[in-house]
Amino acid sequence: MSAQDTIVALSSPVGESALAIIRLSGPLSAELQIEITRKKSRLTERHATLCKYHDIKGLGLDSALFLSFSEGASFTGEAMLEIMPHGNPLIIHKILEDLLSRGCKMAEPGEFTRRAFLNGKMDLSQAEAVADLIHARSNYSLEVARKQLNGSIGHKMSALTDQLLEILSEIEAYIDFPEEDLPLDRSHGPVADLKALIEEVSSLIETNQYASLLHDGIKTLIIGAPNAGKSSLINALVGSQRAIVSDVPGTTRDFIASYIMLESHRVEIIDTAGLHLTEDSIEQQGINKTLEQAQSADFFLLIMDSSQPPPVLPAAISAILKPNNTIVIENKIDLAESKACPDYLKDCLHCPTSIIQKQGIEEFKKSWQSFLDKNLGLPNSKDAIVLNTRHTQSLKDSLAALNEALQKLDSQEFSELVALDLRTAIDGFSQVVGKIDNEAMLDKLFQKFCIGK
Ligand SMILES: Nc1nc2c(ncn2[C@@H]2O[C@H](COP(=O)(O)OP(=O)(O)OP(=O)(O)O)[C@@H](O)[C@H]2O)c(=O)[nH]1
Ligand SMILES: [Mg+2]
Repeated sequence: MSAQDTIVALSSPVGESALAIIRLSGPLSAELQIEITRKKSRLTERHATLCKYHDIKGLGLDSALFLSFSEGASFTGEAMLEIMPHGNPLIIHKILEDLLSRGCKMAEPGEFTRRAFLNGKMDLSQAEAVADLIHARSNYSLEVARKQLNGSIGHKMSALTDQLLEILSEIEAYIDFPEEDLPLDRSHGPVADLKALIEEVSSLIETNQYASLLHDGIKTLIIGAPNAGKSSLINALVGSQRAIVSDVPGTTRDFIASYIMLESHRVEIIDTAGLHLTEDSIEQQGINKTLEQAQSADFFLLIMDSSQPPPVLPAAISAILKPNNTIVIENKIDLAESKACPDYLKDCLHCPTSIIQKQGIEEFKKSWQSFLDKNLGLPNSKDAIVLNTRHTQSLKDSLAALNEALQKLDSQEFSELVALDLRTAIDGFSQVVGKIDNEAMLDKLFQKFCIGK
């Protein structure tokens, strides 16, 4: 597709709404606004103007607000037009058909943002942040996406590049004038700076571990013996009858997932089949699924029936439960005081509840929030950078090159090869923000976007 094409798309959700937004980007946006509105000249830029939309045959389709942006001063960097008609799908369809008949093309997913990137309006990490911002489901991920859209990753990469260029110039000076001593054993100088840089890059790479928590939510498994109240708990947390509750042990056979917001975190809670020894093959399959889910869970809510002896859990589960990943919920305190729990659970946070009598649930949610804040280890959202897999891959390439360089310097090998390693590392930094020559890679990246963005 040529950059001279004018693309068009509905940027608001499909369906009925008070107003809709249709966006155009490309040279036709400038000409068409005069033809469509029948005004004598172009609309005042960045100024909402109410006009009638005339189709190619001169028929008035709707009254709409028009917003015009000139080339160089728009989201994509091209001339753009935003049309806000009434949100009737029929009107929207007619307007889109009309714009296509006037020479516009339907936009691909993410094509507006792709053009913004290709026209230098934003770096690639900012373009990715646009999608993250739209898909963010928790305050924390929203904050991180906002920072990224404002260029937090780009700024970090330029700072790293500047530091590395400084190190590179000192090392190159030494290569050119080897009679000058390089302060190898001192706490400052290029080698010490390189070590500090390696640490910084390594800790940036580590932030990738939070990426799935941000995008997919914190995966939390509700486990326990049959009849302990696991399904009652998920229903109480979600606020609806998400799972079947009954006094027949073994009611839940398959896992049931729901999402809830716990302060700034998005938590995926999963109800599971009760864990115990059973001859019933269907129930056993459910238990096997719980064991499978446990392998990828971030946290566990172990629910115990206070009127029953503590459950004996399969070794594969009890081995994973730790005070920093498990909360023990002592349920049914309306029936009995909680029985002593196994030693390995003693140091976990314990929360007494009677779900049936709605007791202790709010207290449990509060303790759960502080427990997550303490144990998630998420960086403070104010200055958080969380790298995605693509950024991480590029930084890993940089890190490998930096370690190569350090190894050479450690073994007193000062040559052009060291400089070459450092330049490879700089390449990795620039790939994070967009030095990507590969079209297929860009296609893949922007396919994740919505149409109209
Ligand atoms: N007395 C009392 N009963 C409760 C409480 N919480 C749940 N129950 C009852 O315990 C029974 C089992 O509850 P469920 O939520 O189905 O238990 P479960 O752990 O999902 O059970 P399975 O799916 O069979 O493993 C139901 O009859 C609930 O009404 C409670 O706090 N006190
Ligand atoms: Mg159940």
